[in-house]
Amino acid sequence: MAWRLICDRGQQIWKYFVNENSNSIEFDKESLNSSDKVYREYAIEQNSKRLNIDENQYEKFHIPLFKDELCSSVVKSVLNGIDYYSSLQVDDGHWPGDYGGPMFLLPGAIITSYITKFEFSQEEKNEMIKYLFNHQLSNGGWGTHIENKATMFGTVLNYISLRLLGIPFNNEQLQKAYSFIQSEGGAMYAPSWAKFWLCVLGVMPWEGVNSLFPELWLLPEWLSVHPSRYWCHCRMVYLPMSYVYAEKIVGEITPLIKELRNELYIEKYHEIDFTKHRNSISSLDLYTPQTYLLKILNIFTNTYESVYNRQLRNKASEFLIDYIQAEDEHTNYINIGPVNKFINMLSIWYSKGRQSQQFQQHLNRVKDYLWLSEDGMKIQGYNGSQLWDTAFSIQAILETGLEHLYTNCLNSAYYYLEISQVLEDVKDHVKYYRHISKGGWPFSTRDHGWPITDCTSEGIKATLLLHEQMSNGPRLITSERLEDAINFILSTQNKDGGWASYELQRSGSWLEWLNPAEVFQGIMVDYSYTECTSACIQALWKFRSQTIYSNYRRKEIDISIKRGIEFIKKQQKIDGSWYGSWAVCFTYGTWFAIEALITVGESPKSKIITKAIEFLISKQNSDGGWGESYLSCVHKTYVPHKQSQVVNTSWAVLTLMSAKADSNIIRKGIQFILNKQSSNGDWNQQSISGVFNGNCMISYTNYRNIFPIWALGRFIKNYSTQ
Ligand code: LAN
Repeated sequence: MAWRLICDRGQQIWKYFVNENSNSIEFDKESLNSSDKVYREYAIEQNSKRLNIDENQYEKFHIPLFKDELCSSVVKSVLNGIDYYSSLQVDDGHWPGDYGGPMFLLPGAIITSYITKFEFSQEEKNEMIKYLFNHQLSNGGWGTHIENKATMFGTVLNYISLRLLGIPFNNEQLQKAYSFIQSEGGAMYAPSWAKFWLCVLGVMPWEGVNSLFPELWLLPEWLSVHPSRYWCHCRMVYLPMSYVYAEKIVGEITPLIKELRNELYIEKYHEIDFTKHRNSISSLDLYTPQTYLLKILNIFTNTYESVYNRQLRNKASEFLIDYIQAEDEHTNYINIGPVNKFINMLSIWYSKGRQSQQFQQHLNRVKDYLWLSEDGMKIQGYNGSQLWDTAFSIQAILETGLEHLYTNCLNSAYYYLEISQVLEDVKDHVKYYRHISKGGWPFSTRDHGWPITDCTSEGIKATLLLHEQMSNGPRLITSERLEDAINFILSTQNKDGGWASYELQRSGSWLEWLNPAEVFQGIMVDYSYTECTSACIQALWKFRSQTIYSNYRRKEIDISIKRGIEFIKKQQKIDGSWYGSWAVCFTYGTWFAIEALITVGESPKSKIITKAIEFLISKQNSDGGWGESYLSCVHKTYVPHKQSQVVNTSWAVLTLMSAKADSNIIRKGIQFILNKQSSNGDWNQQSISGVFNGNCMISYTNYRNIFPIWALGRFIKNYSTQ
């Protein structure tokens, strides 16, 4: 009996097959992060694409031979690295991988399944239970993400999840979680996003949360507080949350729900004054405290909730459910992320019924979010990172100059670029506050369909590089489609010269004062980011340097690049570094910034680059590597990791090579990457490397292969003649 991953145009579905050899693998709890062994071990076993070229065949295969010992070890290592990594690629051309990390997503799926009575299979449930117990900490709690210390957000939601999955109250492990919740004062100290789920489940009355003021959506759109101006993730989460709140949806009060009411609090459930605890939150969770402005607004909206007009409320509900359905259709029921996926599903269950076609469509896309690794089954942070990983993988392999050895792999990856680019705007995009989509690339799949600025840019870069370096390869992505992608990039540049993630910045940063989610930062507005800006500049630059495109919107492109560079320069910190918003952390941000500056011809000797290089050099460890803790992201200041990390080291070395820094330092970094490689060509999974909203970490499993290969490739390219 075994689990197999079935992929179709990027969609990843884990299926359980009876009569196959078992692939259950022990999880090493100490490591916290899974190594993605379930997928990787059988992929390698069944799909090995090893070339296994040894040194005396180099000439035949047009592989350079170097006298320099390090260079020749690098060639060996990179061949081994790509041999291994290319075996993980699936037929549609993408690289699957574990995109877990957050610990507040699986509970949304389990609670929705409990209320709407859709069942996960017994095998899936077993793996979910395994996952939850594997990530329980020694004090009985769970963190907000897998490397986090215990929080009430993680603990309350995952405790409930285990109970709903059938684990009895007197289970020894659960008792520890129970004691943890009790010792922290009970579930009313969980943050608002947890309280939302408690209310839906019927283990907290709706009076326990601040009003979500559904009528807000009916206010004029020109108001800066109108939800159409929020960052799309915030907008699409508060959309169904507002609907569920407007309708005060509560699941069936079963005997188990009554038991939970007794377990989650210190006082007797019916004696608790929940209205007093709307703003209660444990100090373990507090990251972005409510502002005074928000507290005052809450008083108004909470009062309004006791006197609201039913007709107006109905109008709000109608508006919301219509918008929810539009998002469902635009994304083929995948939805923008795993949070709104399950709240949308719940809303559709309530308004259209369990038998409705819409609910069935939702059910069909639940598995897109499930991922299985040796730590168990989880809900991922997105429906995968397919396009993102593929675009990077292409660039990494091409940088080695060994593309002639990996033509099948690269052609197949190119095919994935082709089948994931978004070709049309969504229906009624203006009505539903959607930016244009045509030409953009999403992070995951075309079915998901939300285009992203930097994913589009990486898509453009990868396509152009393939067209350049694989002259006999296929040409599936036409000039017109590349021009559409450029149109998308040009249309998303902000007034400050930078690029945000999905859309134009639609409101000022003051909107953050109204951020109701105490555990996240920067969720209200889509700001300009160094990483997104750098990727867009690089794509525009690459595009305009091709002779066939050199006249296409040339003037606008030139101005756009200039403004982008100005933005990046302004983001540099006093110590010479750049903050990275989407991965850990200053090594990541600095890599993007320098890559953009060097691309447009900034001199490596300029003050700005010299300072950045000094910063990086000052952080190199004695083993030659770099290591940054995820706390860098949280505290917004460099926090070293206990151990050097291969991924951080790769970013640092890539940056140093771009900036032509001291080659001794680079060689030490490269040596570190070589030392860390396993004999099969893989690198061990180390600490978690992705992040969002300052405070939640997310796994990018393929980074441990992509970035070392990229760094080694650049080393061969730049230093082989020395
Ligand atoms: C992602 C994943 C991709 C990521 C990059 C493209 C890498 C980045 O450069 C820009 C931002 C983006 C698109 C991004 C934003 C935040 C996301 C969508 C995520 C980290 C994946 C999950 C996360 C989402 C917000 C999780 C749900 C939580 C909420 C607070 C709504």
